Amino acid sequence: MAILQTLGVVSCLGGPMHFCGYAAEMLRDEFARQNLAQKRLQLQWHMLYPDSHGSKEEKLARLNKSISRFTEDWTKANQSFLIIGGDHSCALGTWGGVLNGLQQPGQFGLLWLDAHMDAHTFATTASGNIHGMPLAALLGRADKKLASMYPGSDFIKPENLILIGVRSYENEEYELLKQASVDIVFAEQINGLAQVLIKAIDKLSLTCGTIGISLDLDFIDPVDAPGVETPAAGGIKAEELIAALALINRHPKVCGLEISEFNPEQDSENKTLHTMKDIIEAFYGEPQ
Ligand SMILES: [Mn+2]
Repeated sequence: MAILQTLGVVSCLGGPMHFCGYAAEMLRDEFARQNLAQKRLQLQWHMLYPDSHGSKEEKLARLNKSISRFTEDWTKANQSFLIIGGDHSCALGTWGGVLNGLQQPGQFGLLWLDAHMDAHTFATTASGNIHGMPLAALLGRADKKLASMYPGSDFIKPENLILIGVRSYENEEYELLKQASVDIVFAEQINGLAQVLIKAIDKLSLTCGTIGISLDLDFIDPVDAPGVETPAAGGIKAEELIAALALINRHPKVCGLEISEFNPEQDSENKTLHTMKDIIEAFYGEPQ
């Protein structure tokens, strides 16, 4: 059984809640409870904890730098990976590191599965929450404060980014993405997720040698995944997402999957935790 490098980011510094940091630890325990016969993949866990000194921004800058060292190394070694947030600000480190590790960062594509646009800057945010800003930084459109938390030395080309599942956003972030001509597939436009996902990968594949997938669990409908930081009604059924990911199981162009925003406080009967596990097995597990 192949071993999958897995990084748990035990932090919720980028969001308003205080519990999403536990996702990685809970998921690790969940996988550990499986018996050998049930196992479809073997996770090699690494855990990152934020340190305790300095401002929130300074802590996030150091944490994202640490995340980026892992993904940079894995990218250089051509090794696929799984990142478990934490809040979605971990994307600054995850994809900044991948860009640092690529010889041709201009040929990196990213699929962003999220109910939100996550493209605020400190100049436009109402909440001040950094989990609502990673895409602005990844596109090279951050203000100075946000840029200080981004460890990448390259940025994603706007034509290499596709947002899928959006249904809740503010005008300022929509403006930023529109100005950059980023492709957005709104939740209401999705009629069969598998088709949308495969089409997006095919489109990116024309120009990109490496593709990442960043999943915010609030992409899924809150009925199926209530345990998230910022639920938004009208999402995709968990079952549909799992089936779509099974169709692109270990796609050769996909370098890594990031899953963020699990909030165990809001979960009911571990529904969201189990969904997270099913998602990982659908994409990275040995086919059943
Ligand atoms: Mn998000």
